[in-house]
Amino acid sequence: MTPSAHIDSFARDHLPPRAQWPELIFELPELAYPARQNCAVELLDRMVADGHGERIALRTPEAACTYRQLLCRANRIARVLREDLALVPGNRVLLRGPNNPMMAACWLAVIKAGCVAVATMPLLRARELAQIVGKAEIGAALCDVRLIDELEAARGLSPFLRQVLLFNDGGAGSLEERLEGKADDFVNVDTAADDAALIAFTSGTTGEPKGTIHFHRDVMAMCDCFARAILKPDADDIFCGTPPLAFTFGLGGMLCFPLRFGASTVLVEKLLPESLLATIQNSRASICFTAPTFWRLMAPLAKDYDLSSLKQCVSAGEALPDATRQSWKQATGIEIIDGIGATEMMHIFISHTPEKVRRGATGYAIPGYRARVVGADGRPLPPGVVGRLAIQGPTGCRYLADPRQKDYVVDGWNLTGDAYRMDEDGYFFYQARTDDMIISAGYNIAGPEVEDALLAHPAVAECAVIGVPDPERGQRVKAVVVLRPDCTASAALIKELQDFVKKRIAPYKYPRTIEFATALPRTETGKLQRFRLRAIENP
Ligand code: 3UK
Repeated sequence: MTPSAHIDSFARDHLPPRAQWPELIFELPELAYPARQNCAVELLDRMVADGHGERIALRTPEAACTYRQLLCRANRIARVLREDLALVPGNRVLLRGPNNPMMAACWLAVIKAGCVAVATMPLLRARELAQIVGKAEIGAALCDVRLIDELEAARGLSPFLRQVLLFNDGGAGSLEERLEGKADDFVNVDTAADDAALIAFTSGTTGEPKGTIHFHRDVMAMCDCFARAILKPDADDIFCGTPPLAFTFGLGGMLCFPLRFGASTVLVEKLLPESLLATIQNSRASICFTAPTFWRLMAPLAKDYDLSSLKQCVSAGEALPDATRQSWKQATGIEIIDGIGATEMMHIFISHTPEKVRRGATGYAIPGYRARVVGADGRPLPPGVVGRLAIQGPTGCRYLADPRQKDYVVDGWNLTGDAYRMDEDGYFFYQARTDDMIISAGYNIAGPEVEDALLAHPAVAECAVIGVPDPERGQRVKAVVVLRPDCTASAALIKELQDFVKKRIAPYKYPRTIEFATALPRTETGKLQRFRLRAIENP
């Protein structure tokens, strides 16, 4: 590895042993990064130096901030970190806030100062925050004043966190007050391209949170792979969407991609389907990132908004049902770009351009990445056979001191935990999370395929399909269905839905049990928590 700029060597010291890393590939010319690189400097100082200073970088519904203004603010914050908090390169800094300009400026400042950003999801509770603080040995935090309560409580549970500064707060001692007295220049820390820039904690569904270490060059690689090859943005693009900056899906889509291409991003703190549509309309956004449920809920509302500025729509986080793809296309004429990404991989690695869409497929391995489907023995399976998805690319999984590294990386390949099938042309078809595959009477059934079939029925707003214990079949297919507001549950509707599924997919896959619910359990990143539905079944 390149000599580190970190004085506090915690991140490097806690990388997995080299033999447990995935194989990394840097075949694309745009990935030939120099040995020394600071990604925040590339995204901000360089853009100003290249003449983007007077262009808008960040927007909110009320205000706008140029690249130069953002640079000055990040420089001042970096000075506070170094001069007031006495932080040294390599120290971890916890960031906590909704998507807003201060949160973005803080992220850039932490990295310019050579520190390691640990952004946390706004909805995390004290216990979860304390686990992260303890695991990453975080001594300082920058926190939006409105989210301080849980962090304050976490402080009581963890001895590491010594300094907390509040932002978006005019009060005495706040970050804003400290910025007043600071010069707006800063000597950036000349980090190694393979120094840690961030530790992203997974939105994992079970067990202790896992921290994934990403380098400065990994941040550049997500911009230069998915964004450059699939979105091909230019400086006039306006990005918007829902994923939090603490989720690498949002870190890319809502901050790093726009900055990498001199474009701008609209940061909005809390979005619902209606307000996301209004944001696209009012800020004339051209690229929108969100999860499949949002696309599905927005489709019937789209006609009431002027979406003429919108060019590209990105869906990730969970599988995009074909019914959702089609209803958004009918409403707007736009082909959604699906992409599978993972916190471990930093961002998206299988996706497609709108022209190369293939119905039912997530896409193909994007430039820079390799993908294959492997069997239990790790050997590649032929096209058409369902197995485990394995990925290699310029980014990959490096858990912070975690024995689960050897589950995710096997023989140099990243195993994402997803069951996939590949066709002859190299398109990848999502089946289910490996742990969510249903085995019923000897058949392998992928819940999402059954969900897809149900979602095509006009009465179904949302649904989840799980396997539940069954004395005869081992597992039985069960669907939990949320109906559209104008529909009522009945035994006749259950029968109708079952017959509907039997006509669309192989009849043995139909849900033998259907229950109705008013909502489905989801994570903050929009993922359905099937394990919580299964837990109701086996209390
Ligand atoms: C699932 C998908 C089918 C899949 C993420 C884009 O979701 C992200 O990261 P997470 O660590 O979860 C990873 C897992 O989520 N998944 C994500 N996208 C899709 N399944 N189709 C998709 N399009 O199980 C994957 O293993 O929370 C997504 C960019 C950055 C990310 N971190």
